[in-house]
Amino acid sequence: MHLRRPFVLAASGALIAAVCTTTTAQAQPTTPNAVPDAQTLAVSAAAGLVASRPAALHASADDVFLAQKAISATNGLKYIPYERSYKGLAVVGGDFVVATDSTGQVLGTSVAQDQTINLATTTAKVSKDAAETTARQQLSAVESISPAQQVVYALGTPTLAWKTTVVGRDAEGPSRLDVIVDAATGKVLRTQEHVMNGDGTSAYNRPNPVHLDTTVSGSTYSLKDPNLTNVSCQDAANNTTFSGPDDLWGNGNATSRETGCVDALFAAQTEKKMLTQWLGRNGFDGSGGGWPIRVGLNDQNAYYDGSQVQIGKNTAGQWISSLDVVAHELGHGIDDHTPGGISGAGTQEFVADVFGASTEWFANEPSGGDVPDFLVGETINLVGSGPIRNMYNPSALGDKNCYDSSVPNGEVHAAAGPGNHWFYLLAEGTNPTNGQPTSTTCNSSTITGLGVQSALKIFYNAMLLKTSSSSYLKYRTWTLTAAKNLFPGSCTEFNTVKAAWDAISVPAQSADPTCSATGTVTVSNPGNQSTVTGASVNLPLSASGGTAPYTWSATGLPAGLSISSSTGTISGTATTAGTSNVTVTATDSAGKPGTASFSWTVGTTGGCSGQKIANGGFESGATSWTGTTGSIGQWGSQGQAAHGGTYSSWLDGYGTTHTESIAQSVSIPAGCHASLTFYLHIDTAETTTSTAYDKLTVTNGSATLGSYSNLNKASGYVLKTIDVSSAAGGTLALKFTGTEDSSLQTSFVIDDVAVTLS
Ligand SMILES: [Ca+2]
Ligand SMILES: [Ca+2]
Ligand SMILES: [Ca+2]
Ligand SMILES: [Zn+2]
Repeated sequence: MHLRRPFVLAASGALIAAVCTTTTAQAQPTTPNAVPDAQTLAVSAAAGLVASRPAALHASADDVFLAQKAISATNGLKYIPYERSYKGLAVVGGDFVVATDSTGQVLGTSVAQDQTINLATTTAKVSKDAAETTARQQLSAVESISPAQQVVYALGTPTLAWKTTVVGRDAEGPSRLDVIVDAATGKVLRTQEHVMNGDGTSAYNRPNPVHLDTTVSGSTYSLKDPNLTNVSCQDAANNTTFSGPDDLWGNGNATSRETGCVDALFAAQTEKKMLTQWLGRNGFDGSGGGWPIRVGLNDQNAYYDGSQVQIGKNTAGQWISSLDVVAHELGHGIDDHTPGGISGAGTQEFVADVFGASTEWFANEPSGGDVPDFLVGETINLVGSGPIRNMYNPSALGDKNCYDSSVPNGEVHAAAGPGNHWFYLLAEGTNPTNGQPTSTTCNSSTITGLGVQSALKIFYNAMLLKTSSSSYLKYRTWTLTAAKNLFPGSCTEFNTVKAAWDAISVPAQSADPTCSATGTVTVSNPGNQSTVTGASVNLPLSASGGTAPYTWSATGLPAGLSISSSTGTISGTATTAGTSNVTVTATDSAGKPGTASFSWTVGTTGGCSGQKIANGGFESGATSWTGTTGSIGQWGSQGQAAHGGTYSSWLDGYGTTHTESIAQSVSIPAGCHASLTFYLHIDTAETTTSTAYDKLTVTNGSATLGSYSNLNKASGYVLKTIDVSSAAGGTLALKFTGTEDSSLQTSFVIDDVAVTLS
């Protein structure tokens, strides 16, 4: 089955919400931008570092390190988590992470432990039974307890301890609690809750019907994700996945469990797409999987407990599976399955809220649906008073806007206030221009936000540096480090992260990195220009690297032309014939310049000859191209040979919703004939012979020059020729845009692009 059109059923005069579903076999998406052997490089670089036992690890002679599965993120970053043992005993708080860049160079380490272990004895004074008795006393009702294991507890002064897990209930509901007991004194050193309680809303998603990926077996359909291991939506009464004879689900009424599951699975699949597209993460657990979601908890609550998500109801009996509630609970699962486990010291709920809000922004639903915001559970009617948390002004709902030393020991949901406020300032700033509310700071500073996507990327990469010693103070250091790792050569993101922490009163830490814009400013070269005497000119230039904003200047411009110092656009009317050598300079906010030089001919004919595209065969990599320049590379080893040379641009090929583009602008003198030629190869996993699901468009500004799709698949390259003479007397803003739908890959491979004048 490969359905894409929505089904809408009308019954009893009322419109009943149904769902549009895609039922697929396991797709095998290709990854055109993966760097060969990057994983191997990263793992061996980390192993080399660890083997050298640097001081940062606080390694004793009796420590043994065990690498865990490496985690890939965007921008070529890799994170290799490690666990530690001491004389054969597991070390709680012995964990650390090694981060590496796209070339396999070690960027740094993140280490939980701050003292070297040196125990006088590994013989416990407190018995195993006594430790288990103490652990049981931490819950009001105990269902089971795991046998206590001897460990070293190394958060603080390393201590011999017993570790066990008790399952049962406490005052807040279900509990699965790790308890660590001092093996010398019998005191509780630390507890760690694994059941994450949340709250929710009963909002519907729009537009209806919503699209779900489901599974079919024989003639029975089920609400089981076909691409994510272990993710389904079930009735909590019997833990049975909803199934039926057709692929239509729910009735639009939130008191129906099946409808609750429609919204829950939709939320999970939306969040999963965000993890893939924004963060490069493979599923909720990082290994392509997640947990069953069970609708029907008889409580005004929702929770994640390490093996499932349970969804309860509001006082009107509506199941509370809204985007932000479900994404929050699954956010706890992501936290649980990143290095260091569930975040501590008052940060766990803020971590989950970040995923809840970001998922709403990724979904970006229209009005009438769950319109993106920075409120948590805004349509909940639990007590009839709207949202349960406010990220731009936490104090509006009774939580703290600013961090202080009492926050880590406060109630976990209230403790989310300062962190939520930090995320809002990082994403939106103090005075957003997109209609979001203003936000005050605790130090009267003003901040320009980076946008939700960059903010989440920074936060998630900080989570990949997380250790078991997590706290607000540690997150400050980790997010600053993540901003540097993600945006090398730029301090804009780093400075915004820092300003946002300062703005909520999380103090500077001695471990905080510093940023100086060591990266160079690069001006993308527009190529040699030709203009007819008396013609008007509009040539926008762009720069990257360093610290924005840039200040622009130019030397050698033809008479009548000038450059805007703020935007970098050259404009005016070329009045005098001749050839000039132009150098444009962009200077970043730290005073670092970048330049580009080209010639500019002004004349009566403009010269109707020659080829205008720079690096049209991509053999100089991304030079002269803008857009998804990661699509440009040597893809021969991945089955995509170039047409000429070894480089080409490979757009799409993921089998998930994806848009990639490359662009280059050239000026075409007035009166010239101009011909665009390029070689195009298309392969696809789509089998349809009638529907264009995945498309490549070739455009000049808003004008479409050519359009291709999965229907044009062919084994080799095909030469395409398009007359672009209509651009004469101005700029040809050439752009190739590949757009994929949610399943079945289509690859558009482009090479040897030329614009020839005659
Ligand atoms: Ca919300
Ligand atoms: Ca080539
Ligand atoms: Ca497709
Ligand atoms: Zn929570």
